[in-house]
Amino acid sequence: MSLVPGKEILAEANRQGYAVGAFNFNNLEFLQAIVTAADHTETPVFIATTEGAIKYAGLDYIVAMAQTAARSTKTPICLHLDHGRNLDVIRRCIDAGYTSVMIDASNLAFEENTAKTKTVVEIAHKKGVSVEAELGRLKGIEDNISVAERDSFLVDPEQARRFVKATGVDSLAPAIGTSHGAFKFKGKPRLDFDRLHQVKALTNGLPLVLHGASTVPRELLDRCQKSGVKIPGAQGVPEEQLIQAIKHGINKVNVDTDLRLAFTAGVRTVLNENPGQFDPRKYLSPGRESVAELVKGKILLFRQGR
Ligand code: PH4
Ligand code: ZN
Repeated sequence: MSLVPGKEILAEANRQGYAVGAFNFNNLEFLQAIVTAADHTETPVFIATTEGAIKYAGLDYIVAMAQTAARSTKTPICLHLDHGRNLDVIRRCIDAGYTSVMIDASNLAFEENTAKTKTVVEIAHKKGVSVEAELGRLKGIEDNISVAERDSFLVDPEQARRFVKATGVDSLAPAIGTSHGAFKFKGKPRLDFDRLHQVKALTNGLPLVLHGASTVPRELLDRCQKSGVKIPGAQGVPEEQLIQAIKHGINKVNVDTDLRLAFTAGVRTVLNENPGQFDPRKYLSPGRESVAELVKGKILLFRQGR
């Protein structure tokens, strides 16, 4: 199959009340693992690259690999630019064959975010490319935080309504208390589901996206620790809270950190057990298998629906 627009995958997920996974890749092994998992579970998936991934792997390599991967399966695959900030990079991705782009202007004032997002929508929609945008900042909700502090970085549902109407975006990532990486919460994990519920209602049921959704599962941390990875205090979003978020209208769940952990555990374990091994195929394969297993589990979890 050819790469499909993100909008098509999200419309179906939204209609049926489930979420699809968006998994980041920077190299061939992660891409193969993600597409294998999508193919085995026969579930559509977003394969996501950030500007950092493009810098690392090269835009032409990414697009060629993604198109080859999509052709290898009947399952719909969307090639997505994650956290696009630079208009020039966004334009290059659209011209090169991406089928979805995120414009992340969430660091700008509301009016500037709206204007920049609108520009991207105009450019992308002309080529049939879907657009995701973000409101609020990705930051964990600390214990004992005041309402004013919480309001200062989480999405404002009324602004979300105005933003969606003014920009014509195809999906929105509202900040509800998650953050990127392996250290998401200092205290108890907490997401603002009321706010999420209001955003879904005020945006007429627009597909919503949850960033920073790695769960940093205990068994994965144990495997990492056993292989020598040192990340004390790592904590992700609990699975039950992800399910809650999907019930409240999330249709795309972004995961990167868990894949990194799974890959690293796979590679380190085989290298530790075989100090004489220096054939990359021998130590990258366990990393790739480890990511494929993890992604399969995520896809099935997100698919459960509300
Ligand atoms: N992302 C992934 C961002 C990766 O610059 P970079 O390539 O390191 O950025 O958008 C997520 O939302 C992933 O969330 P997670 O950290 O909880 O997996
Ligand atoms: Zn993100």
